[in-house]
Amino acid sequence: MFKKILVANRGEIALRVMRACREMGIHTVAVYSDADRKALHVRYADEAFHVGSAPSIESYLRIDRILEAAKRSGAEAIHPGYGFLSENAEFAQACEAEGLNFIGPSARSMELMGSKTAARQALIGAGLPVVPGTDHNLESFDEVRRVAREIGYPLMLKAAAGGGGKGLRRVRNEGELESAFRTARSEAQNAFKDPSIYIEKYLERPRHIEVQILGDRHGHLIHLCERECSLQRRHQKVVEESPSPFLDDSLRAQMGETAARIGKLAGYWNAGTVEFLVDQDRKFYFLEMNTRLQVEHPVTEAVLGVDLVKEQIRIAAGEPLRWRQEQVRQRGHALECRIYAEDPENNFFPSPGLIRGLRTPSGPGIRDDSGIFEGWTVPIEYDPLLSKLVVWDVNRPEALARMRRALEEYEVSGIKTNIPFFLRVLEHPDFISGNFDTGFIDRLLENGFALDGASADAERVAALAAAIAAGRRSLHEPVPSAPRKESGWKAAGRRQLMDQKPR
Ligand code: MV4
Repeated sequence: MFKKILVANRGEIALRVMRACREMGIHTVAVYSDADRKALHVRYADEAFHVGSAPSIESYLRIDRILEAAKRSGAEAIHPGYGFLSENAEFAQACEAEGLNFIGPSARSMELMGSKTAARQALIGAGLPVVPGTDHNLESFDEVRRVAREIGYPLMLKAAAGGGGKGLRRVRNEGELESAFRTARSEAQNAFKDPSIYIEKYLERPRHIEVQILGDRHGHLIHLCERECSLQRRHQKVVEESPSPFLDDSLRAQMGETAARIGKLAGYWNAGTVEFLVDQDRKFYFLEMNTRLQVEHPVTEAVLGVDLVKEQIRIAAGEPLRWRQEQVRQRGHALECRIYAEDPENNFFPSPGLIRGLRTPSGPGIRDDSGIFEGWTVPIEYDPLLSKLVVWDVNRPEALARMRRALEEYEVSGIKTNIPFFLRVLEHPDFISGNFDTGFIDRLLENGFALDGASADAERVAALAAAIAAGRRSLHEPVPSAPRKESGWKAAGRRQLMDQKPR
């Protein structure tokens, strides 16, 4: 086993990886930028190397400086976390060239899955389900128009080098096609230095469900069931859960088997994720594969009782998988809320800055993966993720109640967070019943769900007025509950004071 690992990342994920290392008796090396001199991951590590100024292009993305830090520290392996260099095949290759173990898949698997058209070709060749569309890049507009007629409208133009929400264009009819094609090409060129575009049939209101896979370096690969990730805002995941309320055992088994076949096809080792879109007819299609540990991995850890980071490290060190497929079974229900420094009353505008007060939830079934502390200034240069709040309970309704309780216990002052937004989403009947798709959050917000303080007050007044106007019949019925503004802590404290008053 490795004696020392360098973690080429920051924030909560750097801590997450270092915690696994510490439990395994592995020394840890941090890297940090100017903005992170006082960061928790730097304090937590056994040693730390400064790698540049605040912009990530000058620090966390500097392959040369990170390799230099690794060599100077004597680390044997590098964990890339997610984001930054985690899906950079050149970095994986550079590590191996320097005799450093890259805790991730082979550069070859990364390259195959990095090209969306190469991945689609490989899957189509193996008879695996992809969204109907082209398997090659489209060069001329004449070809695009011909192929579009074959596939039919509406359709999606996607960047071959893309992924996530970048380089996407929905086209409703042939009239929109030419300008959409030109814009998509130039966007792809700017974002990925590769203008290649391909076409997919547009799926209406799909779900986004992904399957965790885990493979070792000896050709063994299993799937670790699904995560439901349909709750997204502008292609950013907001809430994830497992099991998916949409899947039954049969569909779950089919998607799991398909994901494992895709992993094997890619000669994959390490933890990885196969993303699917599932349409309203319950048909599922490969979307893309993420060749890294994902932000939402704790959801899988909670329902499976596995430590994915430790498994990644063991796999990288050449150990065989410790699990067989038959041993994999979800137990209970897990949910994750991504807590961001952003202002839900102001279009989720980033709200970095000084954290003046912090009190995190605890108690049964709660996990808070964070990289923040009281007195820390959330830098403006990076993703403003503060924490991932993960709860587990025996079933979905109880897990939802536990998440509400945890969010109410969460107190952050000095900066704005999206916690109040989660409390409202968790009250929504369609979320509670599991009736949602990838467009759910964006549709809610278009319809004025994220009200600012003033209109939220107005809405409560209107609700009260309506209850009163509804007449005598409802006087003794509960008035529609207003969203709770203050935390449960404060309300409880106040009640106590009042109880102590002499009567
Ligand atoms: C689609 C789609 C419908 N049909 N492809 C958006 C992110 C990127 N990874 C793929 N995305 C989509 N691709 C076809 N053929 C709808 C989306 C999509 C989406 C997918 C997953 C999660 C959230 C989404 C929100 C809007 C659109």
